[in-house]
Amino acid sequence: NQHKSAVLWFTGLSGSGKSTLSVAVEKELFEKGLRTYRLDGDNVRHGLNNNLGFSAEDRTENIRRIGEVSKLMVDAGLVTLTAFISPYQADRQQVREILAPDEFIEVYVKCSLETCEKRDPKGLYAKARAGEIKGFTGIDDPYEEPENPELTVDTTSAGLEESVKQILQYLEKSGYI
Ligand code: GGZ
Repeated sequence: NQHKSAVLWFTGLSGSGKSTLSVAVEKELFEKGLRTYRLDGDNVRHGLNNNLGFSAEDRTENIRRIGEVSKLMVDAGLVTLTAFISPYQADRQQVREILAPDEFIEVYVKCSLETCEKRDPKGLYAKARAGEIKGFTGIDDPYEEPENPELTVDTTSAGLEESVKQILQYLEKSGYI
């Protein structure tokens, strides 16, 4: 199975569907025989980055480390999928720059704040609105939209299957798989 290794960098608000999408895309890639690895809050913020919080400085450091780990994984030949809010354009740009041009695929998981807030799977938006969480992305902390993402999937309107298909089509068209 010949494939180009790269990072699929999912970015978007909390509740936009980054994790769900990355799991579903990874499953498809795995079934095609590709070697993959997925990085998300569960395996990174609880381990490697357990000394980081959600200040601007800590988010930047979170993304920097994830970028460096992704680079190692790409060097090891893996299709790496990352699911972090990564709210700052400059931080995402820095990750893009440590990778080769065809190794960084920015996937903007676009979803209105209204929809994310309605989903609120962990009740975090409600807590942020109540002032129990300070500096929550989209409420009282910024999210800088990607300016030139390789892909935008709009999860307000598209279903999971449709979004997965869109990503796989991009990977095929661009010669990754
Ligand atoms: C945003 C927060 C915050 C604040 C805790 N702001 O829905 P979730 O729970 O699972 O996704 C969010 C996750 C964000 O972590 P990331 O590592 O992706 O963030 S970043 O890229 O900005 O470094 C949310 C939870 O952590 N969470 N506090 N204040 N999300």
